[in-house]
Amino acid sequence: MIVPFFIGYMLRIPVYYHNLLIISRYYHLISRTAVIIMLITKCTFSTSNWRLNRLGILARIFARSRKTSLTIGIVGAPNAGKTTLANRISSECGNGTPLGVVSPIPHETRDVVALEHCTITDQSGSLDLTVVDTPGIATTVDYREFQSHGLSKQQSIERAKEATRGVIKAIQSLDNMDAAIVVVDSSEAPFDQVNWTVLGNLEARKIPLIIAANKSDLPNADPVLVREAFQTDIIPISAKDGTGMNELYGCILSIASM
Ligand SMILES: Nc1nc2c(ncn2[C@@H]2O[C@H](COP(=O)(O)OP(=O)(O)OP(=O)(O)O)[C@@H](O)[C@H]2O)c(=O)[nH]1
Ligand SMILES: [Mg+2]
Repeated sequence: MIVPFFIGYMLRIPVYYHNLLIISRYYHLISRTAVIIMLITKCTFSTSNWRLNRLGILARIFARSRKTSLTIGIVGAPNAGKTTLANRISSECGNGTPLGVVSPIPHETRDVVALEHCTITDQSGSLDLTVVDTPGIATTVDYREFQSHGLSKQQSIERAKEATRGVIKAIQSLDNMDAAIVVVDSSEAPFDQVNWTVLGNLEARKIPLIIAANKSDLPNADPVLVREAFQTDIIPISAKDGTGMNELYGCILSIASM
């Protein structure tokens, strides 16, 4: 871009026209880059007021570049409360259509289900969210587990097959996500191989993630242990009663600003 600009200037010929086209095409990029460089290098401005305002102006430039839409996947182990959370987001920010059935039997969700046009709003504007509920990710699926929930042997074997396919679908769906909420059941020990598998997969794909320590309403919930296990910020929530949802929405908006 610089080279034709320079040649145009040296020759003073119709390359000017070409340069004008470049400038109009890249106007936003050029002006924004110029302002950012000017602010960072202090340029010719040096009054203290200007210096004080610099950070605010930079913040506004970046705030304006927040994404207007985002696809966020809800991922985690079976029974962590992913569908409960997806349904809550739909009822609070979308058209209220449930994304799926909530059940104490693991692997209830065996397909990836998306709901478009959920809206989260703050003072900077609104974010158009596509929420994706995914099947629970497991390292093993044992049909006998379903028998203990009252399913017949044949039903259990069938469900185990579908659940295994669901795990693969859940991992494949990560490729289509801009960000993810990893739902962890904070009433159970977080040192679970599945959680590490999920986090490892997201980190390998460089997908920004939020860890939601769910079921904080339960007396044995221990979100602090979840924080210690993952050595990172987590958001305690209860998808069931809505605790912590505003913090979760704030985090999603922050990711959209990155
Ligand atoms: N107390 C409490 N129970 C919850 C909460 N969220 C979910 N549950 C319960 O946990 C169980 C599993 O919830 P689901 O939303 O179906 O979990 P899931 O992660 O979608 O499970 P799979 O689809 O099997 O992967 C259900 O009995 C829910 O009622 C919560 O915040 N608090
Ligand atoms: Mg589910």
